[in-house]
Amino acid sequence: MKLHGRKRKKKRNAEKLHAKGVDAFRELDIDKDGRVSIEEMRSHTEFDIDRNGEVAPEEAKEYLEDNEFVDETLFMEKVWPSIREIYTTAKPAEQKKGDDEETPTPDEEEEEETEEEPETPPTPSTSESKDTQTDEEMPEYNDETKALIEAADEARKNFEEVDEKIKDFKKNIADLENDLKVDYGSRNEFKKVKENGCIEYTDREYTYKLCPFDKASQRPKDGGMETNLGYWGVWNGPSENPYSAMKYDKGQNCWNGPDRSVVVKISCGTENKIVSASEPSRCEYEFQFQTPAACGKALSDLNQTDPQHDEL
Ligand code: MAN
Repeated sequence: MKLHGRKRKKKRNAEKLHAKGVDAFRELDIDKDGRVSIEEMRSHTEFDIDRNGEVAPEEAKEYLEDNEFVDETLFMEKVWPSIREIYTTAKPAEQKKGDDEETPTPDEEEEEETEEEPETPPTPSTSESKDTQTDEEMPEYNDETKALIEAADEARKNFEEVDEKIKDFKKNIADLENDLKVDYGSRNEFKKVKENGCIEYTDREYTYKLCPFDKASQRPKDGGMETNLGYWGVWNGPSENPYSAMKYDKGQNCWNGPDRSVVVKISCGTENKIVSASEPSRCEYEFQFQTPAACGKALSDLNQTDPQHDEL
């Protein structure tokens, strides 16, 4: 009888978990088009794998199992199983008991059972009949089992902590390796531009953001989704001055058009600043960017001015 009760409970828990998945899908499908897209996934910070404060499209895509978007069936099949333990609903927490409680693990969910269970049919009176009435209670494990469960929990916790640290180390190593591959200018002068972080520029319609050597994006000035305009690609200046322009490419695809891209034209200025942003051709953008990093070159050029023009 006890077994039957547990089976039923398992089934109900599975149903509850499924319903939570369906709720999560509906919540993530912000534009209600029946699909969850990369952009929609990005609104949930729990998908920020590298914990840098924002969910990169690649991170969202990883959770979408490499799809640009998933419908409900695919979501339930492939995505929900891997996010259900980290997913936090934006809705007032109906399932949560306290505000400070973490996302329940499936195990804890079993304990959350509150629903009334129909009475278990009476059994012939045996010494087990007491058990039958306490169908809903967790089984009483013996001390040895309890100790084993505790040890397993502890081991799992330790493993997760170490695993997290390994992931952080791997990420750092990958970042450093990538950094070594980047050409920061003939005197490494653009390294500082990267270190100074992202720069924004707002025009009448959009706020443009440039994260040097990483990516460029655009979002409507009055709020809304960010559009990826491209990832760091190559130096794009003429052969005599390659460091006078950068190209960011492979951004979000333009409907019936190319993948978005940006050419960043660089000139000398007292601070890192985008002074204009335009879209000369649909989904092909151009930023004018000023930076002290571009000044040294100009000065050294001046020093090497052709003697014939000295009088100028
Ligand atoms: C969005 C923006 C524009 C772009 C159009 C193309 O509105 O990214 O800059 O021209 O899409 O459809």
